[in-house]
Amino acid sequence: MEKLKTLAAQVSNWGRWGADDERGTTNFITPDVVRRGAACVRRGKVFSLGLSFGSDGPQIGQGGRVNPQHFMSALHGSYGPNPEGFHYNDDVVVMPLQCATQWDSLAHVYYGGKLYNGYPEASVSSTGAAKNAIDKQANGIVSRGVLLDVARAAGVERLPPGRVITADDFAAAEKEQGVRVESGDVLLIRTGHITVFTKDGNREVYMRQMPGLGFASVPWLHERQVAAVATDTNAVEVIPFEDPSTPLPIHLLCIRDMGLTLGEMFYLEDLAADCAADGVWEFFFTAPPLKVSGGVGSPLNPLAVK
Ligand code: UVW
Repeated sequence: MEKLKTLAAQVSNWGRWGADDERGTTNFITPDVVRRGAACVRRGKVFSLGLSFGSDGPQIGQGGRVNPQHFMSALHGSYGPNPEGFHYNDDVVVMPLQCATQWDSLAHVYYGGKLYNGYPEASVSSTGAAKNAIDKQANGIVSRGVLLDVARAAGVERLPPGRVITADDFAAAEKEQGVRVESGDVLLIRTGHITVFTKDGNREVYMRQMPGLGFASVPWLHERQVAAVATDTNAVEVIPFEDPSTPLPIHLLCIRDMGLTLGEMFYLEDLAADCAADGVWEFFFTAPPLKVSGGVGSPLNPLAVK
C-alpha cells in the first residue's frame, strides 16, 4: 500500500479540472484533439473492437458476473386484424454492465473512503453512483486512438499471464511502430491475451490470469496525458498482482487517483493485423458509453476508423 500511496501523490489529478469534475482525463479530449482524430480517417475502413454480448461470452461467474441472458419478449406478435401478415419481434437482455467489452466508470473502484476527485464512498448507493457515473462520459469517448502492440514489439503472438507491462514496453512499441502517444489520445494496448478466449476457448485462464499494466506504467500514462486506456484483457492490469497485499493497484491509481477511464476486453486482433500491414497505428476512435443513469460501467461496441 505504501508504493500505491507514493505513486498516487505523484499522479493525482484531483482538482485539476475543478472541484466538481466527474470526467477526469477525458477532459484532455479538446475540440482540437477530436479534429486530430477525425483527420486519421483516410481509407474509410471500420473495425469493431467489441466482443459479442451473448450467452457464449467470457464470464465464468466470478464476482457474480454472468454472460448476458437474452429473451424474446414478443415473438411474431401482431396487432389486431392482419391481412398482410405484419408481425413484430421484441427482446430483453439481462446482463452485468461489466460482462464483456466495457468502460469502467470513475465510480468503479476506490480506497480510503473516497472516489476520484474526493467524492465520498457514500455517493455510491443501491441506486447507483451519484458521482462519477458512466453517463458523465456521454459526450464521448471520441478521440484519436493509438494502438500499441506490446506483444508484437516483444516479438510474441501474445504475452503470457503474469507478464508486467512497463513504460519500457510502451517506448519499444512506439519506436517499432513509428508513432507517439499525445495528450488526449485513447491508448489501446494489445497483449494478444484475448485469443486465450477467442481462439483457445479457455475462459478460466482468460478471466483469472493475465498480462497487464504494472506500477511502473502509471507515471508514463500520467505524463503523456492519455485520455483513456483500454486493453484486450479483463482487468487492464497484470494478474497475479505485483504485490499480493495490494490487489487491483492499477485500477485504484488510474480510476481513483488519476480519473483515468479504463476499457476492458477490447477485441484488437483485426485492427492490429491491419495496422501491421499498412504501418499506420493511429485512427479515429469512438466508443460512447450508454447513458446508464448512475451506472458504474457501460457495455460497448468501440469503433476504430482508418
Ligand atoms: C474488478 O474486478 C473490480 O474490476 P474489473 O472488471 O474492472 O477488472
